[in-house]
Amino acid sequence: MNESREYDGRVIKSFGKRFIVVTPDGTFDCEMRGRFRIGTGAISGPVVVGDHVTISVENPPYGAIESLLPRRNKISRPDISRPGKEQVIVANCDQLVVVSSVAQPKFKQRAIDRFLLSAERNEMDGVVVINKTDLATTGAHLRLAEIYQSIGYEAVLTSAAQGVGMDRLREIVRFKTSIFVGHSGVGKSSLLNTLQPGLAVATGEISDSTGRGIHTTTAVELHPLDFGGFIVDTPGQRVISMWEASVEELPSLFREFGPYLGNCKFRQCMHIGEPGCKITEAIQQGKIAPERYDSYLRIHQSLLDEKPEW
Ligand SMILES: Nc1nc2c(ncn2[C@@H]2O[C@H](COP(=O)(O)OP(=O)(O)O)[C@@H](O)[C@H]2O)c(=O)[nH]1
Ligand SMILES: [Mg+2]
Ligand SMILES: [Zn+2]
Repeated sequence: MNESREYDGRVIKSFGKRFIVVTPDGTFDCEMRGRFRIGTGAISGPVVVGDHVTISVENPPYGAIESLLPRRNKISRPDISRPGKEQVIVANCDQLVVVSSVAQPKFKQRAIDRFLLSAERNEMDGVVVINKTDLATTGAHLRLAEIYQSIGYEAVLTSAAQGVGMDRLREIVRFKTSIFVGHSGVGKSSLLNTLQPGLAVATGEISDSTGRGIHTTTAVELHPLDFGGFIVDTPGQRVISMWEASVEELPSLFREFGPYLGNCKFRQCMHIGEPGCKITEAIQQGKIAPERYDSYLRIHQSLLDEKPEW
């Protein structure tokens, strides 16, 4: 009889009923034990990419998923084939790395803020990367970085072209599971390839000239980093862009509004200029950046118009 060994691992890829699991002792091709498919209720597919699992291995490289560890968070979308149910796309993502550029294309702060709302909503940390600092002619990007740092987001200035800020970025993604997002042309592929040669190709990033990527399916994959950590494949960008925040929850997604919420004169204050608004007061006192409030107002309006502008 073969001896069975147990490993802790992470699901990095799935094909139907098969799961590729990486462990400190190698990569295994695993099936689920039958009991996991029983009584799974509202979720379709109890094990998803990103899950931490324990596996047993009798005949390497084949194994079986024995248990599923609790998920810290998940990114899901409505399940097309089962109305009203959610489909979990990927679990346990630590951070959303929002890439923008100083010029070509010039940064659009509202785009950064929208991506950060997705991070907040999916319980991920937001990281702001401002790339192409070699093209800077003013100090506007420095002010931008300061704004995000003051709110509590990690913000890093990079030049993929000149190798500036790459050590810092490497530290930020190391041992974490990160999703890179940002508009086409800002330098995502360049940054990924600088972090690890070939990474942009592996994630399908290279053909992202349309901003849509080559993927026709929404299969998500985790790409291991040689120095520790994972990069989530780019379909995540479209998945997470489908956030549907309500006007009511919008204020709570702006981190720096937190301390002031609930104290406005009107209980139903939307913070759009009502008298006695504590958010307005905080802006006047220099405690909330007017640039962020401007984003708030515009996003608030676009939600009312039901025209999220991506
Ligand atoms: N000047 C400058 N150009 C850059 C930098 N990073 C990327 N680029 C260039 O910007 C263009 C778009 O980069 P790419 O990585 O394909 O962007 P992506 O669409 O976000 O993946 C390419 O021509 C890159 O060579 C940078 O730090 N400085
Ligand atoms: Mg690209
Ligand atoms: Zn208010």
